[in-house]
Amino acid sequence: MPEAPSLTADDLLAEARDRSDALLAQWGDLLGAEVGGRIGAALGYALRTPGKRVRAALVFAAYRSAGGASPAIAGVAAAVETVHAYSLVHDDLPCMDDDDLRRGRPTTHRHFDVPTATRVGFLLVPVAARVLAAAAEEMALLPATLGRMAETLFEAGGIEGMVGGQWLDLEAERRSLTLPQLIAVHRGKTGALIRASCTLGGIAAQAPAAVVAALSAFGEDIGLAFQVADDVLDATATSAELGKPAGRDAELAKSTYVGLMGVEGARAEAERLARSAVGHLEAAGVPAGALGPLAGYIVTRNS
Ligand code: GRG
Repeated sequence: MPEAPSLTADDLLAEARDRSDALLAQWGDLLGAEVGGRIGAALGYALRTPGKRVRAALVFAAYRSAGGASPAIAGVAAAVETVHAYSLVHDDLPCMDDDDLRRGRPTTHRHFDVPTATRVGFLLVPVAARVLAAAAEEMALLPATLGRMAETLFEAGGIEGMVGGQWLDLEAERRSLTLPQLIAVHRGKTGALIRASCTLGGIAAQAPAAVVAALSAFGEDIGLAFQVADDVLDATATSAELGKPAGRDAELAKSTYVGLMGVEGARAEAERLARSAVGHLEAAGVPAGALGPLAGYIVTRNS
């Protein structure tokens, strides 16, 4: 019998993008009607922020590697992308990265205004909780499972994760960090939500603790690899490829892997981390499925 063709990273990203974007647009419409006015419109705009949907794809892939089969996993992926969307709205604000464009589209504060974008960012956090709860209900998950999923997602988004990492990152502007300090920034700012995407897939599939732990370990390494690759892209890609100005790290005098290791050293480190990520799955006997190709994509992507 011929072997079933394996899913490529592009296939999975396209699936994750189609399914999570459709849900995010639905939530945008619902909130637009519920909240109304300028804030309602801005919520819809922020939820429709274009993106690669890597985190959504990781949720899908981890869920399937853990044996899950419900199409409602798309709601869990959309909840993660909602937290990501909030972080981008705030990250683009003048008091942080001060970006006018995101994926070629005006950032939320440029399309609306700074106070609106600031409020919308905060409002997206409880929206993410609603999106997650709706997905858990559709999947008929027990309240305790939803509780673990909420803890995973919001801990990753909080002071021990994304907010804490961003905070360290802001404090580090125009200072030289050591490698361990830089790892702490990257693991928090970017890695925590990526790791949570993988963990959530395992929890949603109600997988045994060892499988969830292996998926988390995969997510930990690939989350750091993602930001190392981001450092390389900021130094090497064009603004057109990135959909935002390239070279911002140098402009802000940020410590990066490229600064510490050079472009080739950083590329090699990202690839080492991707191999290590897949190694955690192999060691635990968890089928890598689409997680393998996604790990490769994360360290070789050009945007
Ligand atoms: C108040 C200190 C404080 C923090 C608020 C703003 C914020 C919380 C956190 C920022 C976190 C952040 C934006 C980290 C960068 C993560 C990153 C590499 C984003 C780009 O991800 P991609 O490439 O984006 O997946 P797309 O556009 O494809 O979705």
